[in-house]
Amino acid sequence: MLVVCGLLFFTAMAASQRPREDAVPPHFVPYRPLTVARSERGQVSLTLDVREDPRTRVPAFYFRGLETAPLIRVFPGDTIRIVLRNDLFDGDFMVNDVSLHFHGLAVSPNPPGDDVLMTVAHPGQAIRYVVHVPHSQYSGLYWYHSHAHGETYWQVTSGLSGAIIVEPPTRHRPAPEVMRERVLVLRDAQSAPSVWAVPQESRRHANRLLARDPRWRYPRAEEARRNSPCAPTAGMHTTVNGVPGVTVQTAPGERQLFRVINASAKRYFDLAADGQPLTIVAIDGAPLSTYPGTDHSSRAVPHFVLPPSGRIEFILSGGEEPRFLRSLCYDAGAAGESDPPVPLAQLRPSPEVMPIRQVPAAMAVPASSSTSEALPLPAPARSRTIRLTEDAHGYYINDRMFDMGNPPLVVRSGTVERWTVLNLTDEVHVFHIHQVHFAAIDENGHRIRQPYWADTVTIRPRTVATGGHVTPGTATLLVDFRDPVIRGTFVFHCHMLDHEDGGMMATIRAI
Ligand SMILES: [Cu+2]
Repeated sequence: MLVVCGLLFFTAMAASQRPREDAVPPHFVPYRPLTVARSERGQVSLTLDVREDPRTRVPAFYFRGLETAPLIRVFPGDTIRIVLRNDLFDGDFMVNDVSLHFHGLAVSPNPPGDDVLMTVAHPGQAIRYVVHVPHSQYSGLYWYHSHAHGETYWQVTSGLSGAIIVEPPTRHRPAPEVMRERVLVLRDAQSAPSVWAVPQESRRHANRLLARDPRWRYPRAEEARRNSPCAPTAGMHTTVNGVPGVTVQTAPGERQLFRVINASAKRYFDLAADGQPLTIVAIDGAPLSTYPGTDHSSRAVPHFVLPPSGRIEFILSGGEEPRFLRSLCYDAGAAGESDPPVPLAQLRPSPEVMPIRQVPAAMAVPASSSTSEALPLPAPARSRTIRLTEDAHGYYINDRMFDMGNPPLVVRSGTVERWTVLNLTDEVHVFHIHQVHFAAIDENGHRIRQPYWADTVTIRPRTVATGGHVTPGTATLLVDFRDPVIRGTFVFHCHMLDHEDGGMMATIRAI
């Protein structure tokens, strides 16, 4: 992903990879803006209820009485206050606990903030989150999702997640380009009935089986997988804002800002648009221009691999003819799951679309909001190696399955560290660290020419030569612990969430 982004510009490649079978999606529905919870006078307060959807029997967020996960819109410096009420079934010990993680926000890991280690709502309980978004937060796209270890895969693939947008500061220079905004929340959802529609009382047991026993992992067609990474996955389908796909109206030639979250528990999307590049302006919330030494605010690429939990913001233009935004097939490795091609949105030209200046939902393209980003990064204070492995019993970081009793890595607040993450397995993993951003500077031995801030990165599978020599997949990261607010104990983990539930998570303490 990183090398591709840095090196390739738009070619005929996207068009040549375009699958043919999805020319006319019959079930697309018109794009509707998400329900919004907006900050006023410096704060946004809301209550999220977690209940079982009576139709699908899976956990869902309810907001103001409706089954929906609101888009939370705040400004840098605002406070997010959430009451999370767990109204799920109270069965076995710890079954159906829920919690929230504020993914990508540079906020405190201590209660009542973005703590996923101690803060959890048991069935029948309500808990309170107070999250202070710093003035230095990059203006861009983030998200919140349930993070109850052992339940995370089940709950996120059920849809317990929502978008957060940090608005550009009101005093914004240079003047941003104004365009229509389209927020797309992509999810891998379970088709009902599926093996996931297990009775609630046995769900945690099912999660354990899933994590520990290969036979119970994510449902897939084993035989089909061996022949093609593009085969459909049994029991799963993709949704866009909760529906199979959306149509987006454009004026001919109009530029629109697409803000896309991969809210899947473990599905990849390799995003591409018909007949045009993706003009990227921000990744994982951070405008491209925020990385020191970056001399551009946008970059055109033919496609972009968006890992689970990643976000990307890019500009597309409406054409004379309908055009698709789609995901290409992604190869997650010999032991990985299928990520088949799927159309996500159709851009439809319409003469009735209002000129942009009359549209109240028009949105400024995020751009750098601070001058401190121009300063070069300090030299890394220390280097670490992080090894990702798995076997029939579970998933490991540096040979340890997650346990609250494991000693944390200890880092010094105020420093930057150099981490080399090794993938010694035959499938991709998605490295994610809470509270801070990092920049990948090298992938599989190739220097990344145009680094950018991110909070997720794909670590490609190992390769095994014919003589048996194993070369791990690698990414080298500069992890930024300079923010003095980030003190306390938090986690890093694989964002393939059954891997996280199965043990691929570890704690870190910033002092
Ligand atoms: Cu993983």
